[in-house]
Amino acid sequence: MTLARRFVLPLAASLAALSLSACGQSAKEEEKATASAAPEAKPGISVADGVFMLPAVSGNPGAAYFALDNESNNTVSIASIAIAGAGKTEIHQTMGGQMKPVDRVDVEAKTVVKFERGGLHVMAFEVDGSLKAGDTAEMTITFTDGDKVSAPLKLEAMGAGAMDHGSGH
Ligand SMILES: [Cu+2]
Repeated sequence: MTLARRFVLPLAASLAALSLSACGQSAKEEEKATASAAPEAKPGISVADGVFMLPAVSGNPGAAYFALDNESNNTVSIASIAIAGAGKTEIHQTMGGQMKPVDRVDVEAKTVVKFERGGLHVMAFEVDGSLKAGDTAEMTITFTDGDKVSAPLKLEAMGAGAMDHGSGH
């Protein structure tokens, strides 16, 4: 399996854009004219292994992981990710033990990008207390072109490792 990851760091990107294209003001036209089409899955895009680790303590953030497979012939760019039951989400990248927000995740043609522990992840805030381990919550990924894809996340208790089947909170 080819596993390519390319992260766009928004600050660096916009600084580069500023310095490179002083005259390129209209380069960022949005495609509102074609506010189009059905919220159907993008062709060739699939999501697997969705998991949402619920916060152990109410009020803390949770984290979601999944793998996005782009079998299409084009790069797709994730702009945002929403999770039913989470008031707010951010895409984070863990680097050197610290998490940094990521504005956009590019997934090149014929590659898989994994959101996983210690790497890219979705940080979920304001998690609804009614979400329970064992259930599922719907995740909706929005791409920069406005297309969306939804997939279920399996809800798991944070720290649900081999050792904590005695402590039921
Ligand atoms: Cu995070």
